Amino acid sequence: MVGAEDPETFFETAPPLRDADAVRTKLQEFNARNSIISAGGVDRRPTVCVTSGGTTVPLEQRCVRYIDNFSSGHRGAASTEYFLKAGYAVIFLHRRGSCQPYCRFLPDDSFLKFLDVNEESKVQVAESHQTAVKESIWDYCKVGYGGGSLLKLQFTTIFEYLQLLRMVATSVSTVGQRGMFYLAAAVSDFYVPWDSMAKHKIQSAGGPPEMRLSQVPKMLAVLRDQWAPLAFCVSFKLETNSDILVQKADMALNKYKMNIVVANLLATYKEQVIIVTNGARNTVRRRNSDEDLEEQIIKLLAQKHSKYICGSQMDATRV
Ligand code: 9Z3
Repeated sequence: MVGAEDPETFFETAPPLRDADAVRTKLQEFNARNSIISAGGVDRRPTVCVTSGGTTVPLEQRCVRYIDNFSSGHRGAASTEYFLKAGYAVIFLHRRGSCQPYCRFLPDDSFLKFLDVNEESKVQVAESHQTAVKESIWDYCKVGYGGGSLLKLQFTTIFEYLQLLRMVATSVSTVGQRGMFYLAAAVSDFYVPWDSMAKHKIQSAGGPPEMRLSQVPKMLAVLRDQWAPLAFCVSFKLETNSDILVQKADMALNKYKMNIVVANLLATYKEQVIIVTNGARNTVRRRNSDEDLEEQIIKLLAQKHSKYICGSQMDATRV
């Protein structure tokens, strides 16, 4: 593995986003839609950028093989629903094909299980799933789809993810200026730089390939220091060894000046997380199998975010 690259080199050498202009337009429209002009100036609804799913690291430019990161996107999708319910506008930056808000309960194998054909040969939702589907559609229309308060952006590779994150942070003032980043995506630590990557499919005839992975620049530091210094930043720390979890979360909190780090273990991440802030550690546990752990997490974060915004406004009036 070679040492950490600097962020500028990463972006200069990354393949440019194909649909950058279209994304920029969507972000501008979202920003305008969710900034309400009041008599006293611009009065913004709280906004959060939720990142979700794992980034890939391609091994070939015309990619056949890639390294992946563990994440179904369930946490990000569930959290998006609870943020919308709490009155937030949400940019849902997610891995293509990963779990989606309001569709978390669709069966993995076949959504046909949700459907029946009635006597008039019309397709309808099966009786057994009526309530779940009705509630999801209702919530989706009311707070998400219909209200214009949910913007979905997709990534697959680490190159796409970091370019999109930078665009959101630097061009959406409702997020960058005291909005929230909720960074639940599982982001690659190592990658193959584009210019040293094989162009075509690596051939097995040449024997086992040898490749050097480079370290992905520490973008949490760049997000905090350059892209969005005023944002309320929540990052996630995933470990497999419980002995080092809180210590690693503390390190991330201090090194990258995060407001909160949500620490979780691979073995128990669906059941409990530790919310690590400066000076406090709060374990949040799922109370029963009907409850989403994310409901409690978002409630807590929304409270802390709201205090953060109030504190910043007080500071501004004191100046
Ligand atoms: C997480 O720790 C998420 O909670 C999970 C959610 C990925 C475990 P699912 O999507 O899983 O519901 O299946 N996300 C952050 C993982 C990560 O890569 N964190 C980096 C680290 O731990 C910091 S960016 O070093």
